[in-house]
Amino acid sequence: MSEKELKRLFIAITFHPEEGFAEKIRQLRQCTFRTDLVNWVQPDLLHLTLKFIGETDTARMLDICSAVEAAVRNVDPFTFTLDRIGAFGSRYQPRVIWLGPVYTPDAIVQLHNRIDLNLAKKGFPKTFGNFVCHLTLARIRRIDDKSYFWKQFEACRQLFSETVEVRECVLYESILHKGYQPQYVALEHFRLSGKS
Ligand code: 2AM
Repeated sequence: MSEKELKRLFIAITFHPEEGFAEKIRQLRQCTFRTDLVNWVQPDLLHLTLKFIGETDTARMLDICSAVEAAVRNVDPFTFTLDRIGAFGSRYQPRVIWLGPVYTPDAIVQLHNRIDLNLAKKGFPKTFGNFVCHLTLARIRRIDDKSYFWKQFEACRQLFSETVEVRECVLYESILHKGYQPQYVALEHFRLSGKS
C-alpha cells in the first residue's frame, strides 16, 4: 500500500493590509523590546483562521473542498472592521497579540459555523469552544518588563481600524520551518457566490 501524504491544513480569510497598516504595527511593536522574545507575523502572512483542520491525509482534500464549497454557496460577500487589539494568555503571561473586531458580525460567525458543520458531516472533528475572530499579530515567548508592555499596549487600543472585505475563503497548507516563519500555500479558493 502507498504511504499517506499529509498536509497541515486550515481555512482562512486572507488579510490585505491597507496603506498605513505597517506604520501602526511599527507603533505597536514599541510594546516590546529587542531583548524580548516575540515573533511578529510577517504582513503578507496575516490571515483570519475560520477553521484549523491540522495534519490531514491529502486523499481527504475532495471532501474538504466539497464541504467548504457548500458552506460558501449562496452566501453574500460582506465587510467588517478590525478595530480592537487583545492578548491571549494572562496579564502575567501574554502569549499572543491579536487584532479583531469590537463587534463580530454574525456573517463571519455563521460562515465559521457552516464550514465547521459541513466538515463535521464529513468526519472532521468540530471546533472545541467558541470561535474567536482574530488575526494573530505576534506570538510571545518572553517579555521582561510586563508593566511597560501593558502600558504601551493600552496606549495602542484605538490605533487600528482595518477593513476586511470577505469575498472568498482559502484552503491553505501550512508548512512549518523550525525557527522561521511558516509558509502558507493557497491550495483552493472558494468564492462567496451571493444569494442571487
Ligand atoms: P492562530 O493565528 O490563533 O495561531 C495556521 O497555523 C493557522 O491555524 C493560525 O492562524 C493558527 O491560529 C491556527 N492554528 C494553528 N494550530 C491550531 C490549533 N491547534 N488549533 C486551532 N487553530 C490553530
